[in-house]
Amino acid sequence: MNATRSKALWKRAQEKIPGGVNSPVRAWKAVGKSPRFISRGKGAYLFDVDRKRLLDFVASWGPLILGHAHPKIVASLKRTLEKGTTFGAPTPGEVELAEFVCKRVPSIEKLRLVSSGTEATMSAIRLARAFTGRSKIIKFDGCYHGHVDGLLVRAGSGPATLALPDSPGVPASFTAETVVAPFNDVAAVEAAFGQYTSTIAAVIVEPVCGNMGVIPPLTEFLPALREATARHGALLIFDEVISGFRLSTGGAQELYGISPDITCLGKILGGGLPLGAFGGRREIMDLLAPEGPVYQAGTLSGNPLAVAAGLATLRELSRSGVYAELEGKGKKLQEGLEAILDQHRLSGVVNRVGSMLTLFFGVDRVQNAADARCCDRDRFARFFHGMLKRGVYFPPSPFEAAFISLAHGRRELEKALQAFEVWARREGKGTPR
Ligand code: HOZ
Repeated sequence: MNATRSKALWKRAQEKIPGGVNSPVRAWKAVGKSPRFISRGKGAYLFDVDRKRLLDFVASWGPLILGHAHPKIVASLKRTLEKGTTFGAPTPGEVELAEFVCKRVPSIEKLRLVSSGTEATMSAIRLARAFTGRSKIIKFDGCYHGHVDGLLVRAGSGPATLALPDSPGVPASFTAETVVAPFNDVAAVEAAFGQYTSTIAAVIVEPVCGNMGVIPPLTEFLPALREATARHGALLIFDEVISGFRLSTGGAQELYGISPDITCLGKILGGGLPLGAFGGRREIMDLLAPEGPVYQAGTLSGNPLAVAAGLATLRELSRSGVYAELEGKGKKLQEGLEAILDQHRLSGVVNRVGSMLTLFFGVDRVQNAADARCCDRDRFARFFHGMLKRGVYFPPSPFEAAFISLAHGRRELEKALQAFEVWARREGKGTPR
């Protein structure tokens, strides 16, 4: 496929932007070659600067559950834009969005809007430490909670993709407060509580992991976290930046019936614009300034455009049958991928929850980061380029989730499966893909 304009832009980008990108996983380091530059998106498709149409399963890494340039989002943004872009003062939309989220996610009695998922997790941790008067945090190997200093420890997503799970520039004293356990390992969590007993402020977890590829929680995992945190006087923080509004209106916590103390949101919440939030029980949230002493602020927090896009998205997601539709699409894609793997005797496993999935090659079970790291990365890179060659754009890393949107219809899913079948047939025979 001709990518002349993308290649020229890539050359220029690397001169002036570190690594050529404004967020590392976009650089395609895990799959090689140079990234496509995108000029526009519509529905389930992206159009690159070389006018190639790509069936998109990245969905801007999760936010675009309605697809690109959804008419209701565009209309809402146009109406809002006419009135101004930011005021640095409260707006009616913020109240409406806060009420909307609290109604949909009952564990959230109050919430604060921020501009990114990173800000949400960073602030949630500060709040948990203030509330408990303790300092340590338990996080899980392979979970990624944004680039917060103390959480860049055995992190998934970009750090896993680039094999940089910890980052220079983060003093050891900052990460000394972080205790890491394997995802889905209840005994390890109990051991951590046993070792650090009354110094643990919170356990932070992606209830469905999306940042080391998709890894669902084992049946006992989330209930055990809820029980152990309550027993030890620590808070349970759900990072639902990916899973919030993706798996159900009430997120993973609704799906699995677990009520965390604090929830972090982002991605879908902003309908494709920069917006995050953290919220939880009233007594915890009321510690925040100006009500309480825990400081947190932001010039563009609750930005009117982001709030308008978020509200329009959440209203669309309130239509009945939306999540059943997404589940049906996810199931169809998963079963199709699995059947083709089987047909061509390619080893691998498809992990999926609802409309988020990951295809791990060369392994037959992925329940934690150690399992994920065993996947066949070379085959993944060939898969990525094989699909791209046929006009299908999957995440350029084995440690990210692919997302299906409401704009993906039967035709799109069949197109993806056809592309996969052609690639798998050749890969199975060891011929050029
Ligand atoms: N945190 C995102 C992946 N889970 C990456 C965002 C981006 O590179 O755009």
